[in-house]
Amino acid sequence: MQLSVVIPTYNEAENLPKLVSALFSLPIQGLHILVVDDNSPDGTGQAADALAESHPGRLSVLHRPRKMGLGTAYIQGFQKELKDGAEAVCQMDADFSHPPELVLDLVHTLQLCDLAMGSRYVPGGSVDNTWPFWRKGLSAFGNFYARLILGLPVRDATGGFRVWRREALLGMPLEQVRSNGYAFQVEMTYIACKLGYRMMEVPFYFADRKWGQSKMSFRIQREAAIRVWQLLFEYRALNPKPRQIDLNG
Ligand SMILES: Nc1nc2c(ncn2[C@@H]2O[C@H](COP(=O)(O)OP(=O)(O)OP(=O)(O)O)[C@@H](O)[C@H]2O)c(=O)[nH]1
Ligand SMILES: [Mg+2]
Repeated sequence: MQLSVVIPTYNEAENLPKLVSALFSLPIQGLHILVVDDNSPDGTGQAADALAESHPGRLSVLHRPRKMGLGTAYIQGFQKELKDGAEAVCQMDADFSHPPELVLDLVHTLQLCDLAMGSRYVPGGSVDNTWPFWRKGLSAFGNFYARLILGLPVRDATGGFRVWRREALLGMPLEQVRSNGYAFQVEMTYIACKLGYRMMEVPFYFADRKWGQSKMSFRIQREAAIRVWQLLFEYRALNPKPRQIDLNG
């Protein structure tokens, strides 16, 4: 299975080269990496270009002019990799919160489902034990809230470590997805659920970022909380009929 890993980056110059070498040392033949960098002030874009040179044909970089958000970075990255023929597409953070070796388990799990999800909230999974009480509470509550309102059948709807089947991504109305921050993961999960996709969760330990500044805030969480209600309305008519997207259009 031709696997592409899409990694959005904003100020990840310390993390990216280490993550890339960890991914390329996995026993996955033909693994391709796409870095989507938003003109990071710390030079992540140049670091990514250097990696593309040292791994010709195996790593490419999508440069965007400014910080445009996680959601559009993933959508553009997914569309590019699908166009280039990826059979499975992995999404993951650059900051080692998502353990690279779990990609193997996710790919194996994908044989049984359409979307394999890294999960902090199934038995065996957890979040960083140095997180302060309020951040643990917010994360757990955010998941409970989204699951309750949208009726999601998964425990971790806000996680960003996932592997999609090509056909599953092709069946998503990607051009319609508008959430750009934390709600992006919830929106994708909700659409997948409405389309009747089979989703499976694989437990993992979410470690805090090793390098760089955390961007988590109450404001970001509040935006996501409002967005959940919009999603409920926006996708009310979506049903499990497969649809085709013309990628050349
Ligand atoms: N291209 C792009 N990548 C982004 C943007 N915002 C975040 N990212 C990347 O998306 C991934 C997840 O973002 P994080 O900042 O780690 O989010 P988080 O884990 O919830 O929060 P902290 O790690 O505590 O800051 C990382 O690889 C970031 O570099 C953005 O606007 N554009
Ligand atoms: Mg992070």
